[in-house]
Amino acid sequence: MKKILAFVMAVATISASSVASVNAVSYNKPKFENEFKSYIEEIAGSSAYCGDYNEKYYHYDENGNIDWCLISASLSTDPGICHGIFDDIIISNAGSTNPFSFGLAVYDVTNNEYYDICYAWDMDFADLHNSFYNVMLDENSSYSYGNVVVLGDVDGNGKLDINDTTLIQKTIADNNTVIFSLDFEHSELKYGKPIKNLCDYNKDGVCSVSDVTSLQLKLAKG
Ligand SMILES: [Ca+2]
Ligand SMILES: [Ca+2]
Repeated sequence: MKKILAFVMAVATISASSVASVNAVSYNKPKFENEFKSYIEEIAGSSAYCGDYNEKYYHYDENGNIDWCLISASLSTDPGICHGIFDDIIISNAGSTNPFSFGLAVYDVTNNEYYDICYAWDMDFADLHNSFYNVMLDENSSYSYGNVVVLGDVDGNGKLDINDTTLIQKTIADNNTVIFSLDFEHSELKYGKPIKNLCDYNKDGVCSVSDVTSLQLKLAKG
């Protein structure tokens, strides 16, 4: 009986160490941060310093290793304003951050490359759009390079729900869509399709019942 128990414990120990080693390889922030320091030195000189480097999201491949990582960092912020519309996420009144737009980038761990979020957005990073939405709306994930709002969130509670569709319907019926007007210049749009109104959920330039339908579909999908 003792022998059997010893064997079981040995197997359990091996399993535990295997899991630990996978995690150790997968999650290695100091390594990523060192790579980022090297990258910054390469593009901005050895005295350059990014004090607010942060890793906001890790994407894992099928083997449990991180293949890309959403990072935020700003070497400097120039005065000015820019805006971006990333699917349902609107970043507004952002300064002109360097080296990445909106202080955001994807670190391609597999190839050790950095991509500005505006470029990475149209690249083939699995689940980037969905995870970006969740990260930018996560109250525990701080973001200080601009204001973040959700397209369609006309009641301004930070999430999309049935109250938004009801309010859009009511506003359209009252012919009073101006109250959701977005107050930024489209010439300052850094990324995305120009929109003028928070209720223009399908981004066709006008507020109509089609936006209500689009938002209802989104809510139904969860
Ligand atoms: Ca809402
Ligand atoms: Ca519309």
